[in-house]
Amino acid sequence: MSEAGRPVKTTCPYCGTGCGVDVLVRGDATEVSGDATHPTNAGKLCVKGAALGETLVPEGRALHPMLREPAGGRELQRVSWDTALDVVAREFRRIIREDGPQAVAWYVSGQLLTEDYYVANKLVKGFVGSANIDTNSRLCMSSAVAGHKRAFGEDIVPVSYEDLEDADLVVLVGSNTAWCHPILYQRIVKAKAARPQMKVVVVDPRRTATTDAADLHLPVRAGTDVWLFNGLLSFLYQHGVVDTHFVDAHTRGFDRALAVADNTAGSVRAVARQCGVDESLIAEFYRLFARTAKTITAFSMGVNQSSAGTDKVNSIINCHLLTGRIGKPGAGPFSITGQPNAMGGREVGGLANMLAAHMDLENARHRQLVQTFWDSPCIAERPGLKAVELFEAIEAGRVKAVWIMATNPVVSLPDADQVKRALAKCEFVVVSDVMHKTDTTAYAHVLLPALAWGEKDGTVTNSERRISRQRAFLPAPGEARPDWWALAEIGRRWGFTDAFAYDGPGQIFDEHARLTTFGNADDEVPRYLNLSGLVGMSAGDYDALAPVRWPVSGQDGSDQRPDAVSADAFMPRVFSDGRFYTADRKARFVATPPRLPMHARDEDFPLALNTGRVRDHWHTMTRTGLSPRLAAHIDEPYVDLHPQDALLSGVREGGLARVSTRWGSLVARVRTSGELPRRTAFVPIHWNAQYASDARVGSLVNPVVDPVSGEPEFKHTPARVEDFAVLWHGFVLSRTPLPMDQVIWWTRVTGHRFLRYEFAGRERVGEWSAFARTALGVHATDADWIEYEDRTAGQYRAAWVVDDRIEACLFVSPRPDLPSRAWLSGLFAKERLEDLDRIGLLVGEPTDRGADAGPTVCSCFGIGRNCIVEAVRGGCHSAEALGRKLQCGTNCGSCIPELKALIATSLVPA
Ligand SMILES: Nc1nc2c(c(=O)[nH]1)N[C@H]1C(S)=C(S)[C@@H](COP(=O)(O)OP(=O)(O)OC[C@H]3O[C@@H](n4cnc5c(=O)[nH]c(N)nc54)[C@H](O)[C@@H]3O)O[C@H]1N2
Ligand SMILES: Nc1nc2c(c(=O)[nH]1)N[C@H]1C(S)=C(S)[C@@H](COP(=O)(O)OP(=O)(O)OC[C@H]3O[C@@H](n4cnc5c(=O)[nH]c(N)nc54)[C@H](O)[C@@H]3O)O[C@H]1N2
Ligand code: SF4
Ligand SMILES: [Mo]
Repeated sequence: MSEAGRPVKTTCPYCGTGCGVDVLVRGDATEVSGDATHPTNAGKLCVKGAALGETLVPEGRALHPMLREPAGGRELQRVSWDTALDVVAREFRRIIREDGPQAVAWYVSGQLLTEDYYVANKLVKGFVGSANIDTNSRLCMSSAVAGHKRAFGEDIVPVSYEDLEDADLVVLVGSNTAWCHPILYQRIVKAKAARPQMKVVVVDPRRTATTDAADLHLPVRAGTDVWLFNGLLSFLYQHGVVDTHFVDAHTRGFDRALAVADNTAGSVRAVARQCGVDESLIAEFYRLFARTAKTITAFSMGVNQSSAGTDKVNSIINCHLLTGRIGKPGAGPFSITGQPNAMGGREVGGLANMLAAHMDLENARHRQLVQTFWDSPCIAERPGLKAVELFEAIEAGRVKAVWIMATNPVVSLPDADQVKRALAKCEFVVVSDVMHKTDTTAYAHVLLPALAWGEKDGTVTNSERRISRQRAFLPAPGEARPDWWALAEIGRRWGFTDAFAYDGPGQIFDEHARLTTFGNADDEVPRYLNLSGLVGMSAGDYDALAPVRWPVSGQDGSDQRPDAVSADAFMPRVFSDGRFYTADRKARFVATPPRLPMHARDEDFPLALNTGRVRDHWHTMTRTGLSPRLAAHIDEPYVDLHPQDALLSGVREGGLARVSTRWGSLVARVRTSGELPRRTAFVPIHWNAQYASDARVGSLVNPVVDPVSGEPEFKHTPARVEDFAVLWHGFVLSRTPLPMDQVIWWTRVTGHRFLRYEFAGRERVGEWSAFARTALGVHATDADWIEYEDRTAGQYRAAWVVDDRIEACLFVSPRPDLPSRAWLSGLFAKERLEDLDRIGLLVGEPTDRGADAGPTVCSCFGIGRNCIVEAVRGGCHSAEALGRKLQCGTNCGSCIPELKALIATSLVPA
């Protein structure tokens, strides 16, 4: 908890960059800033991190355990923790007794702390005796894990953030780093500015904010990365760019990998044809790679989330093995992790095919080690069900009880309507969440309230293997409790009192650290994951633990604990000795015959649907959706299309479109950003039933998975786009929530002191004022009413004003070109409307043009598009000049690519 006047040091709960955060609590206010002492971010935060304070609100929190009797189907009722936990322990035990340990399952998350994750894994693998515990990391980096294991023998990320800065070539493959790992991206941009010889190549079908920093952008056709990297392997070999000593002494499997590469991608021309990219661009990339020793190939979801994800990863690693560019400063393959604790989850064995502490389920000695260490009655003997299989097994009735923790699968799994069917049929569903109402909690028989960021306490590990503390600075709201505690309570209720007698996360961490050392030295191939230097910390040491990269070895007397950060400099570099973690200590080339995405061609569904993230939202929006600042950047679900595909589909920028696949459909606003290649569509992943009537993109995604990793193909589903015809478009800003159940399409946006609903309708409306009251639920007693209607034009607007303060306003038109929301938002900040404001409301536009800043571009300082365009026209012709005048882009820098794009378009003569 916060000592008076001193900030609590903690870690950001969003992306795997893992930035340090200082939090100062002063009464009701929480000030969040970057931790200047944290080696990851040195005081910087991106806009999501900076807006964390806005998400610490009581709205919507799960505060008490809730129960719906399994047979019942009634509403959830509040119960005590004891009752809820007794029911969970009883139902799981009954089903295990009747149908065996394979009939129950856990589905957890990379947003758990390492300590929560450790206890979940221990309970299931050691005390249920099955490995039916999988995690949303299956959807995220399981292909990287599988690729690492195939190539290195252990899941090891061999690169640090300093290496990225030190590299002369950074190849970003399938990664929108600028939006998804903003601080990491800023570090690359800064390094490039300081050392102009550093080059950046982006491999992504889309032009993204990340391509802004690229010297070269390869807009490869989706799913063709294996051709690109097989071709690179061939090219490097043909041009003699080979570290022969390294390949001979430290690797195996080269000949076969090369033969496959030669056969499938033996010429630049063949690669260019497959990837759909100009031959000259491919050649330029190959030459650049060939001549740059210090190369890092960093990759994320464009690589992992593919039915060929694991092969994509290995085709990249192959090129680094051939050139010996691994285990050296500024060189290596680098899997960027998504979630704050994706890496920690891997350390404790959170996936259904792993055991704790980087031990293997298939290895009998490892199973025995873990069982002995846990003193457990059993140990999982074989891999459990992977996420997609797990929900199939639930629907088929083979799995009868599931406990979902810190993830929202009704939104985030592929074929997400199947997940609904599965959960609706499931005998017993437990959901642990921090929010009361999510698309998934709707299916809970038991809802357990968990501690959220700022309340929970433990550790997370970032993309570069750095363990940092998340510390509590707020009291637990209601009866919310830590996830590890709820899990341990079940262990205790099953009679395993000693095994789950934890008094806090420090004790759990200590057990985890000890397990990483247990029997490790005696193994023929010792595991690289080793936390011996962190064993036996006192409660005070654990509390004060400074960010530290693993391994943290204490055996040689060089205990790194006292000054973990500076210890980085002395840490032996992994693989620098050419020794890997396979049985013969050699790395493996993996032959990667390329294949196209499943169902790549489909006449009925001619577009390839790509899905991903936007800058200011996090996943299913349970937290970022609460922040007005974050909602202001991209405020609606949209489908982005190439202008020609929009034309062919009969849809128009700003209108609504139905996007359909063989699995499902949604309705979203059309954009033609110019960032997409032909025959593709892009829809963001964030919107769901809490924020829109019909925009859950997971329900459209093909559930096909990579055969090795089980990771789904989120980036490529054949789709079709059609006009979604409506008679009118409208929006309402209201200080109170509105039901919206009588319009055909709606989406909700959080504003400062109001909610905004965008909506559209198909029925002719006779009287708008009545419609506003009855259908939309706009109520304002004693309101003084400003109203305007043009029946022939089909336009209507109204505002409700109470005591000179605006309560609600509504605008309707047959076309989507409605007045500026930014201007109207400003009126809600005023305690009294002025006469000019009232006139503006009546005429439907601000009387003072300066009052309309336009849609937010820079969320840190709330700078709108119109202000920026005006400044550009007034002479600010660079992002720096705009920053000097308006401050935009000077904090987190995430909007700089957008600022540059605005400068370019605003300067084009009208
Ligand atoms: N703002 C924000 N940041 C986040 C998150 C968030 O929700 N919001 N989530 C976090 C998490 S969990 C994750 S996993 C990361 C994800 O981080 P990223 O992987 O950077 O994000 P995505 O937008 O999923 O996808 C990355 C890119 O892959 C491209 N792509 C699609 N298909 C292909 C292909 O076949 N080949 C190649 N080369 N590229 C392709 C897409 O066009 C997209 O631009 O972000 C983390 N950071
Ligand atoms: N179409 C498509 N789908 C995707 C992806 C994609 O690119 N395209 N990406 C996939 C990837 S990479 C990921 S990582 C997933 C993410 O998908 P999810 O994991 O489903 O997304 P979140 O919204 O982060 O869900 C976290 C849930 O846990 C709750 N929560 C937060 N903190 C805690 C806590 O401490 N304890 C508990 N018990 N609950 C907590 C939140 O309120 C929320 O309901 O989505 C995947 N789905
Ligand atoms: S880059 Fe942004 S979201 Fe990611 S950890 Fe840092 S502050 Fe948080
Ligand atoms: Mo992820």
